[in-house]
Amino acid sequence: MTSTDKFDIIADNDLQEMKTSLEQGDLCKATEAIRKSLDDIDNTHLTIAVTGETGAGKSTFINAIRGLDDDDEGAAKTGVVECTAKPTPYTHPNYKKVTFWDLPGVGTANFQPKEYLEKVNFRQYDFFIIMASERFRLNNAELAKEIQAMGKKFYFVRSKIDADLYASQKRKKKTYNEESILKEIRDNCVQNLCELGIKEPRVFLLSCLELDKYDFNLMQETLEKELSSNKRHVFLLSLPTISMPILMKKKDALQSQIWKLATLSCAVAAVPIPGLSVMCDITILVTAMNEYRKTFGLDPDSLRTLANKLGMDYGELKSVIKSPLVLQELNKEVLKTLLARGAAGALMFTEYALSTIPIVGTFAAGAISFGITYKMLQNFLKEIAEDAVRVLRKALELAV
Ligand SMILES: Nc1nc2c(ncn2[C@@H]2O[C@H](COP(=O)(O)OP(=O)(O)O)[C@@H](O)[C@H]2O)c(=O)[nH]1
Ligand SMILES: [Mg+2]
Repeated sequence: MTSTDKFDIIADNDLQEMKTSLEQGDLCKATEAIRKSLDDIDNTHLTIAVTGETGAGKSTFINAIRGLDDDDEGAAKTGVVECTAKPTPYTHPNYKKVTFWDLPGVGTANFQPKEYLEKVNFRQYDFFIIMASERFRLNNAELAKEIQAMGKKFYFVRSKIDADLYASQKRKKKTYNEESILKEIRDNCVQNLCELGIKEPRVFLLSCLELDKYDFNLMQETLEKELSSNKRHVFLLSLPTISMPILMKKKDALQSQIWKLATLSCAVAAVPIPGLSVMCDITILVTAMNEYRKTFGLDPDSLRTLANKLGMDYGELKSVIKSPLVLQELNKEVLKTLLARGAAGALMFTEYALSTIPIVGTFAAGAISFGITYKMLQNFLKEIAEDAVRVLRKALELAV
């Protein structure tokens, strides 16, 4: 099967999920469960604490991971003389339920981890990131132990890797080898932390100036594995689209929800009020499509921020995007016109959908709505992901 074919059928696992949800009762019960699972994701908060010594790069990291430059609106203040006296929350520009907390620096002579953690209200965080730009000192290790004792997770980040590599490049022109320097730094951090009493420390090497490089993907994969499924979903969607693996994971995460939205739309259509079905159907589509744009950073605000970061004209960056739908304002009117125009394709798909999906009781009336919603979202996701790849390529090309 080619990748294009994949978009003309209902994926096997989607079909399976839907059948299972319908087998458990009638459509009404199934949609109740689906709506609850979507609401649960909507209500999921992800709260991440970033701690470490002053100057380690905490505030810079909080900006970078939210896709912001230090001088963008809503960015945390950074710089050698800036320090955070009390925990400060920074919400994600597109995902308001994702918050990074910039914690006061650790590292004064008589640092008391327990008091520090009580003061910063440690219970509210899903996990801690402990940053250091040089050696991890005793205070970092003591803090980690106390975090563990309090039943929370932590990860170490060794920041400013770009600066280490730059210095080596200057000083060891003949023998410079990036891989071996990275290994040396990583081994050294791990050994250092082990000596300070941390068992199997997890250390990630990062540069906030080039977040896509070094251990960022590894860190993202590790966090992803250790988060509960709803938090994982939210975390993934909120990441800046800075690498192909992240882009593809976002696409898969969105794809995995399409059958739910389609089933919801068919339940709405099953309500015997003429006209209503179309309106509600469209609301589901508009909401989902606008969310896709934000997830890939292709909404006007995110695009403007990116153009600014790349030193590119906004219009020029927009011209990289090929799908007119991605750039157009998406509202109910636009969607209605689109559905009317694209009905032929969607209807053909619907015939196929009708022959494939289980038709039980009231589901029959809504099956057309299911087919149209499924097809529209899948097509849009395919197009927007292709555009996101184009924009990412452009960004990577300009970054070198
Ligand atoms: N070269 C380099 N500089 C960084 C990096 N992260 C932060 N910085 C710089 O280090 C300084 C302190 O960063 P800041 O985020 O304010 O540290 P904080 O006190 O931990 O919040 C600033 O001048 C940043 O620009 C990095 O990954 N690479
Ligand atoms: Mg700071």
